[in-house]
Amino acid sequence: MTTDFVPWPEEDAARYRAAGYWRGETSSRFLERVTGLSGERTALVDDRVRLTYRDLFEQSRRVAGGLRALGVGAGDKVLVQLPNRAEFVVLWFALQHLGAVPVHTQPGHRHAEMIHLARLTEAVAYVVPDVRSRFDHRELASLVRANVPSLRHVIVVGDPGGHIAFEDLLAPAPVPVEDLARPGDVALLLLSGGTTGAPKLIPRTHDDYLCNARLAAEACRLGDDAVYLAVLTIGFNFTFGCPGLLGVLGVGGTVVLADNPDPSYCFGLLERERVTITAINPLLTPLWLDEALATDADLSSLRVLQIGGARLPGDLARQVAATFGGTLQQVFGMAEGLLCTTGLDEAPEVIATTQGRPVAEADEVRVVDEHGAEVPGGAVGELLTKGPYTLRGYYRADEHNATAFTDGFYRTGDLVRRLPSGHLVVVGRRKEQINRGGEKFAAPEVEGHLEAHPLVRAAALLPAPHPYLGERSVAFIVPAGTGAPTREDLLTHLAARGLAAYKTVDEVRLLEEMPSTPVGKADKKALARLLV
Ligand code: J2J
Repeated sequence: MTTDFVPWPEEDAARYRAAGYWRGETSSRFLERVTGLSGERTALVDDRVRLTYRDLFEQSRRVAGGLRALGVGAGDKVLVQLPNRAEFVVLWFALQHLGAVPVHTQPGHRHAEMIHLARLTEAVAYVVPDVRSRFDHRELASLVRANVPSLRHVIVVGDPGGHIAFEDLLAPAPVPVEDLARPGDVALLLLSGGTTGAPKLIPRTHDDYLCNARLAAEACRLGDDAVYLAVLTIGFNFTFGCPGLLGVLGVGGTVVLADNPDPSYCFGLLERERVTITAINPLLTPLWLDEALATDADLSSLRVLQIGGARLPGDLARQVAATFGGTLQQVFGMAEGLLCTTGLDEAPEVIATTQGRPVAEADEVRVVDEHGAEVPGGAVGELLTKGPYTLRGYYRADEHNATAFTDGFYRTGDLVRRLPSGHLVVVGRRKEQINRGGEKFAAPEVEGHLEAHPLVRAAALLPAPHPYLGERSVAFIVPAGTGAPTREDLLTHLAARGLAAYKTVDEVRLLEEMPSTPVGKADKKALARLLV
């Protein structure tokens, strides 16, 4: 039996409770409480609807009734693959009322990822849109269900096409709030950026995740006049809880869900809704900058522009600060927990050149060398961390957990410098991950699929510098026979294997032989030297 959730040691948990980090509230009670405070205020806006807190509370309890009638109950896992629409949030809280656990997947995931996640979690239901960007999610869901016996229900927002329609879940009467989960239970499963073969999931508890959202809201000084524009996908930790949706609902503000990150569409929403805070990644930043210079839209309501997810070059940061009226906030976060932000009053150069400081005093940070010894101040080392909202173990991943943690500290795989002020500067990474402007994936996962191609004997995927993506991916390929695969061959192959399209190969380089380490793995240090 593998471990679903590795709890914090009781000693640490007691400390986090005593210091007020963990407040003993579930997400269901959280929504009830904020509805009590802000009932008639607008909680949620998307392209079709505007919901008050009371609407959201009622609808989520009615959908909970519909889900209960399907047999969904406490502890059940439900795969959620919805775009930035109100239904995501209604469903999320409906699951919370039942003590069930949403699994946040990526909109781009295809059958390779979805079958894996469904099997790993033994999910009972899968919730999808009908058709997005000409892709029929209902067919994907049918395929996943046919492969995963636990998956009993497919629920569709839009035309159900033979599955269950989301709107039919709206039971006539809302279910009462009943405490079917405890504050220390897992409230949601987030997706990890990945470093190994198969995607990993991160269990976040009610106590820890609500703490995370509250601290992030404080770092952004949010009040009940906050209007947050959700640009990045809503299931992403940044958008959902840093402060994102939960941080804004916690203060009685309004969340506006953007259906896509296109800047001209988003600036229209920004102007119309008088948005005060939003969050983007470095991949979008140049597009947003160009549009900000060209647009007639009034962007003057914006107070905080958060940018995070990948390294933001200093020059780009300075341009952002000069172009947008509000304050730039660099955000260095991870679905695993630790959240660092620059302060709103900090000197412009600190904001342009650092990734900020941890949001909780109780966040413990170590910067260590290859042997685990702390490096002198200002030197580069791997960031290790533990704290009140950082995981102690991945979901059902005992083997991986044995090496991903040391002494309770999570090994982030990020290489950082810590300045005397405590600010962190992210300078690189030790983990085998590709980060294309904030969209990340595990190199070994894609290598495994590449090596299944008949023309590939060995494959190794490495990041190479790219001016605005930060990184692009280069596949070193040793061909299996006389013919060599082209990039197009490999992309067609990856798509046919059911891999999300963002896990891509930007360039192929052919090798006669794979340089290898003494233990027979591809020698990525030697390959990296070929890239410079
Ligand atoms: C360099 N690398 C960064 C940054 C993340 C807020 C913001 C981002 C994420 C996120 C998040 C970086 N500069 N500013 O969850 O709440 C890289 C690091 C990190 C990994 C985590 C949030 N911000 N990174 O990106 O789980 O390598 O979370 O370990 O997707 O992204 O990725 P993810």
